[in-house]
Amino acid sequence: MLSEKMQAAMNKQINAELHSAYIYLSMSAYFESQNLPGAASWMRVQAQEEVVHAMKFFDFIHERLGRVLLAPVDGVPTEWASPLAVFEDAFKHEQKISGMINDLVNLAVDERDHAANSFLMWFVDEQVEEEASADAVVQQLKLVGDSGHALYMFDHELGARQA
Ligand code: OFO
Repeated sequence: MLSEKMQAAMNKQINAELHSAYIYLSMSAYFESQNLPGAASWMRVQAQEEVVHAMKFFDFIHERLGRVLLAPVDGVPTEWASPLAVFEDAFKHEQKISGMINDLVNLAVDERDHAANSFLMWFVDEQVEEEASADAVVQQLKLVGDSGHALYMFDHELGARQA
């Protein structure tokens, strides 16, 4: 069974994952408005992944005989200065989420909750990938620079991302 403290922390993480989904969906909508369907699709896939992350916590809390308590999801930005600014924000956001996952691992270790610790290892690995994939797009967008043609081509590449 989960401790009260771990249950509260995991409920907070469900909220953070759903907030992440909301952020990425807003980024997707922004790219739609900029006529960049590939980037819009990339962000839509990302939003779907965040819902999967939230549901992993949702299921784990129930498996450990805990109680899921959903809280309101915070608002999100709707405008960015450029495609690069969007992906820079996504990278920063993933760094923040990695910090939250690390805090959960620390709590699991403090509480000697080995089941929670084992469950959280999937997220530790996932965050390495999440940060790397956002950073890869940031670096590629820096290479694209102000070239409309290069951005058009790169957007096509981003659209190839599968869930
Ligand atoms: Fe983007 O990894 Fe969950 O939040």
